[in-house]
Amino acid sequence: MAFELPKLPYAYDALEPHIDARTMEIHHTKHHNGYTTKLNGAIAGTDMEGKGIHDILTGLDMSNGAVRNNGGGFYNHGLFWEIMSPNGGGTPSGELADAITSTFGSFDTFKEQFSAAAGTRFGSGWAWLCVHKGGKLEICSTPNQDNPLMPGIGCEGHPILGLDVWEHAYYLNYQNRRPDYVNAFFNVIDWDKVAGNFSAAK
Ligand code: MN3
Repeated sequence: MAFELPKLPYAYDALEPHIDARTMEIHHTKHHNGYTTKLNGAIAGTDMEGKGIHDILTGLDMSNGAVRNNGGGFYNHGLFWEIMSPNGGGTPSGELADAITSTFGSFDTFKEQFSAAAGTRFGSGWAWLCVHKGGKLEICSTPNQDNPLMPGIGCEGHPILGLDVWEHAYYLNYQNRRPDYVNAFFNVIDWDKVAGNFSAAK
């Protein structure tokens, strides 16, 4: 069974004005679709065919550039769409809020550190909030389509929140103003979804 481009859980214009409809549509139908198609091509006829994406990424031979880039791209964007919502924003509650406070001191400090990870990633990549077994949180960033599930990345947690900082994710609306895009992202984060990811992974 080949991987399929997941449907967005909302309309392309649902995240406006924070993320514009044109960017969302191109990002989903061109970029994410491209990673999906190329991932299927890269695993066809190998022992990765038929495995889940989580297993493929955690067991990845990092010298396999086609699966590293396209498997990462497939997984990363799937997570990204899911943790955003037109009803997002605000701050988390419950266990996740407690974990953020105990790890970072406060939500504001978390936001500062996450934004710094996103802002200082040189070139293309992602910023992540990951949870380690036991519930400890960690912020990290990765280049290109790498992610923390891959071996030897240096942030061996499970990603529960990810932000795409490739220019294709924001350039139409924000041009070179990545910090404005990162700030806008906080208005669409679906903290209930992130909390669900936290509970499932910790
Ligand atoms: Mn992207």
